[in-house]
Amino acid sequence: MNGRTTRSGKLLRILAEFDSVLLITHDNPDPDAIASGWALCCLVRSRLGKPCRLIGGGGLVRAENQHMVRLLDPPIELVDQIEVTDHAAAILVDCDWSTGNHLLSESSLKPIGVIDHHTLNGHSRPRLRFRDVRPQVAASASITAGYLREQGVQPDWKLATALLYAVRTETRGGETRHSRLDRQIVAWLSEQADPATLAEIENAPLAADYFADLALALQSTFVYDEAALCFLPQAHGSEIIGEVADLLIRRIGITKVLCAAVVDRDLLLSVRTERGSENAAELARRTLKGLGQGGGHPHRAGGKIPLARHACTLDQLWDQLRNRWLATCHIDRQRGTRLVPRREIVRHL
Ligand SMILES: [Mn+2]
Repeated sequence: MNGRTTRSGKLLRILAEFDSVLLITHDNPDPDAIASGWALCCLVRSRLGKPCRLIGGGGLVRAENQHMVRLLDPPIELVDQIEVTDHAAAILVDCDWSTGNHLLSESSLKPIGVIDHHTLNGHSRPRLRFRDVRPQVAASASITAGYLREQGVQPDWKLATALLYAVRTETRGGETRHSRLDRQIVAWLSEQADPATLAEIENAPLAADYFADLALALQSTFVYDEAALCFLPQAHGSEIIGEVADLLIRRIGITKVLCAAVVDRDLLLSVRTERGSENAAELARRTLKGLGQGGGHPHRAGGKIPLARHACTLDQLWDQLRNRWLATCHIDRQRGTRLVPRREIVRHL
């Protein structure tokens, strides 16, 4: 099982040539990025005995992610930039080089490998010594847990719980499909993982600000036929964008959602599509063409518009985004209806 024919065997053979390993996740690492990097650290340390660091830019944005880190203590380090170390192998985890949402985009260091499960619509795929990108797999965690299984390395309960939580977070909204590998890995990890800790993470304590963001988001959502559009005039944290999008796609009759908010100097957005509906990553890319970058999965995608690059006002940018979103969704209607008109809620009481 651990011979040269497996992907994990090939990865270990390449990494053996280096003094140390540097794993880089996408910015604002999510559970999948954290758990996948942790599994790779565990693999490198146990099979090669080499030093390994797991780093990412930005912060931990969701309450659940912060709670996960508090309870499981993964070896993730949040840094502003990479210090280039001699003869270290850099591997991107849960993101690809050309997507630009990671520390290497601002660094002279080149990765030798990529381990990911995102689709790369419209982005180039540079040739690297190691490339394991499987968009059909629900989570990078399934790919990296698969390496541990191939190599006969047993994760401890904390790592197994983190990996299992990662698969759960990647299978939300319309993105509920599990590949054969995902199913096998979920069964394998369940023997080691702690269900009580998993439940505790999923019920993480939420700050009062979160509810303010949520209430404002629901009141700021408009429906145009099958498409919903939510522009949050303000947000305490960026997590609300994806969470509201995950919630809105569950509304009966809505098949496409775009949710956006200004956070710091960027306009961040999330796109969701219902299962069997259009490709979310493609809708994000078409809506953002020339304005910013977007990508992700068939039913869950995201994007970013750096505001500094645009001379227009926020209102103008928002108008442009709305027009593009409606055109991309082939919707002629120009006026939306509120998701929750206050008058109607009160009337039904
Ligand atoms: Mn992922």
